[in-house]
Amino acid sequence: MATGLPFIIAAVALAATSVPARAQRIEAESGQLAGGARVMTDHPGYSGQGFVAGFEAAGAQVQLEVRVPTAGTRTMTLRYANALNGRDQIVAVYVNGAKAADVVCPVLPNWDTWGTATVTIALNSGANAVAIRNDSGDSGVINIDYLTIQGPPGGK
Ligand SMILES: [Ca+2]
Repeated sequence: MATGLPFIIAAVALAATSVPARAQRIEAESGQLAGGARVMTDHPGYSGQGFVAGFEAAGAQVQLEVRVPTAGTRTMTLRYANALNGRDQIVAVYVNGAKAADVVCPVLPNWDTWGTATVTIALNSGANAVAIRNDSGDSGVINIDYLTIQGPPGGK
């Protein structure tokens, strides 16, 4: 009886062909908007159907559903534009209703230039509500094109 051998070969083949975990992209304009945030298309270079602007007021936010198959910390990258008064802007990240991080979005040459800012957040297995918000005290005035979340999407 050599029934164990095919199983071992199959396991080795699976390990050899596994690829690095991909990232999921979530367009900001697909999210729930509040506090004056709105979808705009007046600057080129965005992905999808546009980007979210209108973060001038404290409380302005976009909330997105992020699904992951397993709980844990993930790298989240924010694609943004910021050309306001030559200053870096800071926005807050909320995960499932609790503040998770501040994200610094360095100033860029103009509003047609897109940059990325990265933060690490902890996510639950399944659906998570991730909000980018101009909190009271934040500078926060950016345009947001999309988020990427490290690793495969999924979860129920
Ligand atoms: Ca977009």
